[in-house]
Amino acid sequence: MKKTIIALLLGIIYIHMAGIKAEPPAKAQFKALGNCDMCKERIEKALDLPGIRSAVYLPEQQIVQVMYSERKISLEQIQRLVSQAGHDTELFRADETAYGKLPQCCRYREGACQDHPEH
Ligand SMILES: [Cu+2]
Repeated sequence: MKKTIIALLLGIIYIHMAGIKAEPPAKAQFKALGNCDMCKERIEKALDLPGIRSAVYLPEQQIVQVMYSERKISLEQIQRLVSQAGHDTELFRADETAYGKLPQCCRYREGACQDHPEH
C-alpha cells in the first residue's frame, strides 16, 4: 500500500516537472532608454533572475528582448525591474534615485556621451 502511494506521488511529481519543461517561454521586446554597453550590462544584470530565460539589451535600438516564463514573471514586472535599475521603459519612468546613481555616460536624459570611445 505504501509503495503504491509513493509510486503515485512520484508519478505526479514527474508529470508536474515534465509540464514545467514543456512550457514554451514567452518572447517579448520593449523600449528602454540607455546609451552604451554599461547600460546593456546593467539592464541584463537586473534581469538575471529565475523565470527569465534570456534578456538582451540592444543599445543602438534601445530595445530589450526577453524570453521568460509567464508563470513566474510578467512583462510588467520585467519592465519595472529595468526602471528600478535606472532606465525608462515603455511602461515605467526610471526610479529617480537609481537614475541619479548612473555614471555620467549613461544619463540618457541629458543627452550626454552619444559616442563614448572609452566603452
Ligand atoms: Cu551606459
